[in-house]
Amino acid sequence: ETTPLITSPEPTVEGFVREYLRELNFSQGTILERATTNDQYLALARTVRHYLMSRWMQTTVSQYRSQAKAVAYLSAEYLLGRQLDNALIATGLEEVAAEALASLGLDLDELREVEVEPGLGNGGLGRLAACFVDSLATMSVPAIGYGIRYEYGIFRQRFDDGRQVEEPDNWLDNGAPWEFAHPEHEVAVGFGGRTETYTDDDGRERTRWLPGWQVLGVPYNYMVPGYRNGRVNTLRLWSARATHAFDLKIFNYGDYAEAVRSQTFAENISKVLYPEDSTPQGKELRLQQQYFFVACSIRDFIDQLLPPGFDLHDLPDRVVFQLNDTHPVIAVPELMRILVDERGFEWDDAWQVTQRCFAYTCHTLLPEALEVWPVELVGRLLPRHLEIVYRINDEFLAQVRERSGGDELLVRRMSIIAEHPERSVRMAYLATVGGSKVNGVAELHSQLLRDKVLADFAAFWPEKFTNVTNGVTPRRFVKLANPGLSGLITEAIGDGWVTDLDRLRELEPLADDAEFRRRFREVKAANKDRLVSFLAARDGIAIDPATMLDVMVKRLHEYKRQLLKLLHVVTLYDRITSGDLAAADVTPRTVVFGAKAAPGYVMAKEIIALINHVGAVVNAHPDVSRVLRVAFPANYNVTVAETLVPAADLSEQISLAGKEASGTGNMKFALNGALTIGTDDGANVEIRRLVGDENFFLFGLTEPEASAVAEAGYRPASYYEENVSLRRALDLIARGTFSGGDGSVFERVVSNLLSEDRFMVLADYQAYLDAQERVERAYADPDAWSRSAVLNVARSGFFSSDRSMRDYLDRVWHAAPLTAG
Ligand code: 26Y
Repeated sequence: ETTPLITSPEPTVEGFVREYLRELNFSQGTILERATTNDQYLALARTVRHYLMSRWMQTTVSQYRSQAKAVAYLSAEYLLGRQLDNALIATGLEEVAAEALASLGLDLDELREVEVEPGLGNGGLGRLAACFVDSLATMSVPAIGYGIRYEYGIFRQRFDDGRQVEEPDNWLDNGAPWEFAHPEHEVAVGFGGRTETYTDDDGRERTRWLPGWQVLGVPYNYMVPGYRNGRVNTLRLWSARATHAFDLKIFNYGDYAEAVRSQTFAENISKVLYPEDSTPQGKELRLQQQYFFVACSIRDFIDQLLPPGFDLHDLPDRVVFQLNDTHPVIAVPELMRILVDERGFEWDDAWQVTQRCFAYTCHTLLPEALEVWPVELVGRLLPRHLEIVYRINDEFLAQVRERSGGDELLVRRMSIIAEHPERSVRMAYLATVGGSKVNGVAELHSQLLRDKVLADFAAFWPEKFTNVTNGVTPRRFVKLANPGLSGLITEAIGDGWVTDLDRLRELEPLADDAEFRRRFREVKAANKDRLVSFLAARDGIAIDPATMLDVMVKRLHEYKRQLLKLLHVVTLYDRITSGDLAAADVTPRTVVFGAKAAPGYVMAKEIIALINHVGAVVNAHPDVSRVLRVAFPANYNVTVAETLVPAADLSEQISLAGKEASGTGNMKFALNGALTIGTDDGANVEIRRLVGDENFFLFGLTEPEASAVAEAGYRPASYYEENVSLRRALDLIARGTFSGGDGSVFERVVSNLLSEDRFMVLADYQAYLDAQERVERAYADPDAWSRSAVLNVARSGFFSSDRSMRDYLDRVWHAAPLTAG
């Protein structure tokens, strides 16, 4: 039995006002007349929070009682975006809140702007996790997200002379109204030390781990509201604290100040999100973060979410731990350790349970992005886990040997332990061996995983491999980000689409309705106006809403090929300034870039500087700037995306085929009625198939073609030699046109393109220019363009993350959503 729940405040204007003033007085300790904007925001956040509270408690209690099989999503990143807007959407309180605040002389829109978004992720993978927990709650799936409460999220980006400068993201500084700390549920996590064998009371040989030091994990809970379905799931993020024992031991040495100082050693574990997202550096602290959150999470699930005395042999009936990339894969030996060392399981029984409890999602195709940890490091930090990994590997390789008739080459290829260049643990292999399913994140990606990256494993266990194409939440990325389009859609087909995005299909006939297209264009224009004000206020950037808005926003990576977009810009500049092209013949466009570079990724940072320098020259040129402008707002994040995506006409998805696992930005743009110019890569393949060839601008090498070119020996300089406009564009950069006449400034970028060009920018240059000409011709006919745009919206319902969740439930988790909240 539990205590009766406090009822929610009245969902009326009067009820909201009362609750708001109470919060302002009792929690903020201030009065309306003296409250700062931040006070006002915090009181508002807490007020909205109160409307979710009883549903949250209800969800938690009924989940515990029913013990229905749950999904535990393990992710080192959650790129959540602002919480207030989402909570208002989920509760349907937006109008009530706006009116209530207005009656007090306050402006809801002004207060929304106060919130600093929790940027606890790098990019696609972290945002995907946030979309997934949203969908799971909305679909009433019993689920919990586990991760790390970084004190500093993804760095804030600023430009100094066009070059990226990183600043700390102190997102917690002004108060954190959305989190609930539970120090009473702290969990101890061991590190280091040694293992020993002993004989237990039953005379069995057993092993135990004697850690050398410990830290505590303190859980912070966040509400994950379902969309108007009365369910509120939990996201539980762990924060590291020094142990009490740790304090005492050092304090007893008598050096108080030093003892306090050294506490920060343990607390460093959750201090900061690593900003690299493709080349893991074997940083010890990163492995500490990974083990820390995973150990806390498994312990928490077993101790807090299962009934006392639960028989862990039945664990696979109660939970599936989904591994978001390799970052949480140390969970596999951790569960084995708990079962074998702590619970006295036989190895084989433990292994059966473990394999059935885990499933692994891979998010990459770049070999350098696959995590490996040096055996030396794992052995020092997690000696028992290393022993367990070795045994898992021994038994697995014995199986490989047996089934392959002793193919030692195969055995070496499939070993979880790599021998070169240094002995290390291949985390993707450990995940593949340790779980029941492996999935890629788009059809092409899953196919390439089977054919290339994990080919030996796919041959060994064909049924283990599956695909789940990514998705995005229509709540945040349509309903919240694009109220204009949402209103138009709802007026036409009702509001069921918000939780059943396939219903957008019903818009298809309206693509042929001139009045609907006109209204669609009106919405797009209003979204552009909104973007204009946003960029003017935030960055002092002036853009012309009457131009085509051509947008490329994503992390900066050579494989994503921001340089290809930039070469197009430089070529337009060249053609206009040289008189080859009359400005009057150019479709006026604004090219918007948004991208952060990993702080240690030198080439990516050079590319950012080059974009900014080209932008400055283009924007300052009297003739060119009349038809072409470049805008590169600093610090692209979820909040910027919410204003930018709905305004876009053209979505740039131009990675080299076979390199982008899926992409999710591509889905957001299509759903908001932008047309895509893109390669045959990642989820672009599926977008094009669904929206139709005539509503998508395809260009470039296919994956098999790119592989064949690489195989045959790619020579980028030959494209430079043979293509005049390419040569002219590169020469302009090389001669210092965009760097005050100093050609040496961007020498690295140019010479890399000419000599190596790993991602075949030069090979795809001409095809890209040709595709851009097709774009211009299409854009010249606004009616035909908006018809295509409407069809993009109508046919993109598949890309809802609700559908992704259904696919995971069917193909991976074998769990059904609850019918009632
Ligand atoms: C190991 C560490 C360096 C690391 C940290 C973050 C490695 C990778 C990452 C993040 C990867 C990522 O964001 N991948 C993207 O995942 C998206 C969601 O599946 C895909 O849409 C996108 O194609 C892929 O690049």
